[in-house]
Amino acid sequence: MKLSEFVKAEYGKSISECTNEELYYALLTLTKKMASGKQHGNSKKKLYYISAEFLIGKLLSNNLINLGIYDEVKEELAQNGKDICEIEEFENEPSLGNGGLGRLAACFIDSIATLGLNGDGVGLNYHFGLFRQIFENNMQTTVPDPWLTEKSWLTKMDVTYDIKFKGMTVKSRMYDIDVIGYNNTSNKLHLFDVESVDESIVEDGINFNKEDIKKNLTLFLYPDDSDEAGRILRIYQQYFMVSSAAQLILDECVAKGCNLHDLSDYVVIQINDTHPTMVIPELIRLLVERGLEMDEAIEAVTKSCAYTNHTILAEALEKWPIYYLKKAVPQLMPIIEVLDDKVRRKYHNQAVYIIDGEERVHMAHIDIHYSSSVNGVASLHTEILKNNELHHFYEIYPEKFNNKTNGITFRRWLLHCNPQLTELITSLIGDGFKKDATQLEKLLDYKNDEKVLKQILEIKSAKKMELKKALMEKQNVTINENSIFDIQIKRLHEYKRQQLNALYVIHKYLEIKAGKKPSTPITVIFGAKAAPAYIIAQDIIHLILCLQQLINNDPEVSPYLNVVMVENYNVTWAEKLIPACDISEQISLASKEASGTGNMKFMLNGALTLGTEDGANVEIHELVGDDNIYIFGDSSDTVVERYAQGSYHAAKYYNENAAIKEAVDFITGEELKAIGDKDRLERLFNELVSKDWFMTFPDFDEYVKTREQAYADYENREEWVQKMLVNIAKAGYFSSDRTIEEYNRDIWKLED
Ligand code: CBF
Repeated sequence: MKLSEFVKAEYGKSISECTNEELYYALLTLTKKMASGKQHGNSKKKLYYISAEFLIGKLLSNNLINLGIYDEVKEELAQNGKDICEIEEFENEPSLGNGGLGRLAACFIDSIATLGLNGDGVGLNYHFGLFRQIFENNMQTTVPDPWLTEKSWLTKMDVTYDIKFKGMTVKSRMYDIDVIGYNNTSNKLHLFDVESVDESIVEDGINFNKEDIKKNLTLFLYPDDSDEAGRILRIYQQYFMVSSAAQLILDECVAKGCNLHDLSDYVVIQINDTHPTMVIPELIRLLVERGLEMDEAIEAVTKSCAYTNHTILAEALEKWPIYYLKKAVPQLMPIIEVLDDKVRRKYHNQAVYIIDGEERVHMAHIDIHYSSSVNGVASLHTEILKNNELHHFYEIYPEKFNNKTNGITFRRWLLHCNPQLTELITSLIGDGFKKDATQLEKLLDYKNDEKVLKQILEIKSAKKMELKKALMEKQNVTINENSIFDIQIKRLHEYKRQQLNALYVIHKYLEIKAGKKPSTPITVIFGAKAAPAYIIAQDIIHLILCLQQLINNDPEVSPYLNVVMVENYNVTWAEKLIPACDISEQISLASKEASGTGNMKFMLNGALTLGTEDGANVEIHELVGDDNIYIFGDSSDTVVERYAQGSYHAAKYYNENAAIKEAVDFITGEELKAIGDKDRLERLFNELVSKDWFMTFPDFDEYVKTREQAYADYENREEWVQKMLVNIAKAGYFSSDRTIEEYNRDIWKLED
């Protein structure tokens, strides 16, 4: 049905008579109708991708693209004087994720549907996603980010389950979002919610009574877990999610004829990090309740589950005190004890026990012992898991360990966010790359084609202008479209080392002040949210915002250097920033970034990576070769060794390296103190000089040198654009369609 017919039937008006809001809701309803006609057939085996996060971003354009009607709708709107981008503004972004892990889950469900696989996502329907970030006095403040509207992508289902917590039972209800495959069938994202949630209990920013579980259970993504009540609330949330998922899974497979003993013929469950780990004991519990012997239940569940590890950071590998579990979900403890006991009898090595000497349950250990697959998310990461972090487990189960390098959906990260580049590529190599991204390599034939290279540069300039416009409209900030756009967008974490980038900015500022001006002006753009309880991360944001104020208001420096921190960085911002970028900052401390996926999105849009040999940067480097990437810094082996020996002393570098000392001293110097908060700046200074836990200083000199090299190379635009082209051409490997094909080939084994 055409949009004009639809709005006539719906509102009794023509397109041009409708408001943009009416058109948004008309398109939403139309899209949902079309998706319902494309449901996946009910093949025997089904994947359940369980994740506490699905950072899906706005859905309208992507759904229209995947349905194959985007151009037609855009055209029809334009003919009636309407702009699809303005209509999209009415969609709230569902920020149901924190960063890479949640965005990956969103890319994966897109690819699962695109490949026509029978697989649904299962998660939670948070009423407020990740907080909305507001800058005040050069500091981050946080407020709730509501996204639910009466009419939305969610469909309320008749599926409800009783979820039993200690002393109370709550009812979960399923809400579905259609996951439309690109020119294929559609699957579902099931988000569970509880009807008693009360949004009015939120007060004073994002605070609420953490103990009133019935009212707060699905209120926020990642409630502040800096106190015990917050941590226990996370257990309630996790159990609520997995118990709903487990009941759904069993109901669906029984309906298909499963006798529960043969569960793994019907079901594969991908456990996305440790947040859904409790699905293992919960499924075992339910199977025993339904008549299976404990050992049979354990075997059936182990065969059906697979676990993905996304990080080696100890803080993210959840270890829940038994006392918390007993308080919220006591029914799981006897099962967990049986699981632990089996491990203890078989392996006499404390490192692999589930329950440790401090009465804590190691969730990842449950996953590894009681799943059939354990995967890392980039080759280096998987090697580190095998050789270091999870070595004891690797020795026991070498056959379980495998690598699945992450990927991104090109529908969102090329077709949607960069239609101009998509059109150019299509005109050169046809549209086969939209289904088989490796065909992008055909672009290499154009490496010496001046016309094509010129067009690539023109597209980059156009995207820079679009970003300039957006920054002006949303933040009232002016940037120079002729400058180099050097961008770092990701969660704020010390291991990602935004502080290293900020130290470079100080270094550059001081150089310009001393008369050394860059040939081409530089705009350094940051986007990052810091967890409310992560104080140093907030201090780093404060430093960046102070630098922004200082530098952009200094007439001597601002013609050459600008700093912009995007407020409330989210998927919608990423879609504007990535296509406009020249240099993609991927500067984590080697070994710490499991993969990164922003790095892939940037290269696909023709940005060059400035990065360490970490995560998927290693694979990008291998693909594009030394000439088309800027790599610096210590290797992961050196870093791992340094941690092991405890041989790193930040103060030594600070005292012995004049450039480091100059940049670090600036943090507490007069200029910044006049603008910023003395305590925050001093705390950050002390943290760096006395600790620098993520080893910023050893990489500083090489970082500066390599960044200067990148800027120098940028001056030769003929060669630079060739590097851009190589990056775009080689990005095909990072399509999430490839990643999902590998998951299916090696782990899930679903029919097409
Ligand atoms: O695998 C997806 C991403 O997950 C993280 O964001 C995570 O939360 N553990 C990692 O930090 C990323 O490296 C990784 O790409």
